[in-house]
Amino acid sequence: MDTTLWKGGAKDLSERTFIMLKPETLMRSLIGDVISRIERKGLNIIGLKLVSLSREDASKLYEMHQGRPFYGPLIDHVTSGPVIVMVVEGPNAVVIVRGVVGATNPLEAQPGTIRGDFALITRKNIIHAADSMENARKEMSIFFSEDELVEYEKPTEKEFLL
Ligand code: FUP
Repeated sequence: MDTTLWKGGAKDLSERTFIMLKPETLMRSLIGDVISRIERKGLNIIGLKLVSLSREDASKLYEMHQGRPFYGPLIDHVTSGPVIVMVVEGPNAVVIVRGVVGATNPLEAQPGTIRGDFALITRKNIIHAADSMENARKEMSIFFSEDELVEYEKPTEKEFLL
């Protein structure tokens, strides 16, 4: 049997992206639901921490938005309580995670996406996910060193997912 047809061809299993669950996710007891969406998609979580985000790290994370009207309130919000930072790995991880997350504005986020299902307003839209491989690398390095990331392969991965 030509398994490449349903496997979708060779894929890079090692693409990584950076995710942060914002304070409202923990405060609303949604951490499990949100992480579950990432797991169920088939991505591997290779780094995970619960942290209090410092203003310094928040300003590095949202550097590209400095000067925008929403920047100050955004920094105040993401530093207002604990966040969960994660690195996840899998084929096309950056684009795949952005799809699972949904549009920035919950008014535009489709049902079935994390923001479409759990968020009402843009500032409190549950989750941050890197929008490019370059930003993913930059953002994960704010919170993780390489030796904190744990590579592994799930036994079923090759057989049932790819
Ligand atoms: P995203 O990559 O989808 O998180 O979206 P952006 O990088 O455009 O925005 C980063 C964060 O800024 C959003 F998650 C929420 C906040 N934001 C606002 O509060 N108001 C806006 O008009 C746009 C973004």
